[in-house]
Amino acid sequence: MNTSVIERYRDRLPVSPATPVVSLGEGSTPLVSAPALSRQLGVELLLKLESMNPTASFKDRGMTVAVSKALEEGAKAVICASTGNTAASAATYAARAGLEAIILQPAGAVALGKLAQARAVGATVLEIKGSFDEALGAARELAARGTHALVNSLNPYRLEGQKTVAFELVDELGELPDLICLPYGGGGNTRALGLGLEELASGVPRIYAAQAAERAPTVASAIRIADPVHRDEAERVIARSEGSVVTVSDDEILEAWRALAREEGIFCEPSSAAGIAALRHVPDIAGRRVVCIVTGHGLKDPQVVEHDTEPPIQVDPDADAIASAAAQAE
Ligand code: AN7
Repeated sequence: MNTSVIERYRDRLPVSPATPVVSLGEGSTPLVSAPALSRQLGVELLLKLESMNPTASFKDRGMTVAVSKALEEGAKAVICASTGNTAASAATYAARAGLEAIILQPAGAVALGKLAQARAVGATVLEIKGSFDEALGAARELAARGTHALVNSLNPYRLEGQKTVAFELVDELGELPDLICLPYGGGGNTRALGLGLEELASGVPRIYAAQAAERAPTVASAIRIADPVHRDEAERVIARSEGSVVTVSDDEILEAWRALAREEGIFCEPSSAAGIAALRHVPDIAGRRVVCIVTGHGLKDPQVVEHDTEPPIQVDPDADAIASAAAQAE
């Protein structure tokens, strides 16, 4: 199997033989069953582990195309505003391409793992004294001056690469599922899914996009976006699919996050569990085949584990002490 999104779907992407392909083997992510949650919900639930991409989030699928095109078009630097995953992906693909990366992130609001990724690969990380939405406004303004290529999902190449997740689902299942659920931050992923489904022209599953009840202060830091830049297009895709936007509370997101980890062994970041939280609100799902897109890996956000699980128990290196501590913990 070819593990570069561009090589695998070249005929459906805006690339030519002259495009320098900047790839780290993105896409071809696992589609795994979720037997415990399937039983609980009365559905056939499959998890598309976009968390298994090179930088551990779904962003790499679009970033490989955006950075390849930036290189082809002669850019020297890329810029993005980000709640963390776009930054990690942009910084990584820029490093691979030999481009400079400027990352704008809301101060104090980015999960530890994502910031570590961007710093490790040598990006210039600027903390904006403001929200994600304000950082994005500034990035757009700077990009308009022509000095930096904007690699937020406003970049059309990002959406083109991102749409390939729909192709992969059909390649793996032989057909589309009945429902797809996913988190809804800025809406780029939902919009790109709509693009992919439109090109497949083999029907449209009901799409359920999960947004945090309180967008700005949610525990799911990846979707801490007050004003979704793709709202109109994303919500058009959802409406056409006969699905809906589902609003979920932080408690529901964390409950779904724990269930994925403890019942299925899938450790994702909180925002990635929002789709499962949404599913609990969706009508007429009995017996349906559902794909939930797990957008980012749990290692991105170790602070949530710190807050939401029991700490390790201190014990002497003694068999009896260990047996007794283990028995108490069970
Ligand atoms: C794990 O990185 O917006 O609805 O700047 O990291 O396409 O915005 C991340 C978003 C879901 C929401 N899950 O997707 C960023 C950023 C994870 C994410 C979303 C994000 P969109």
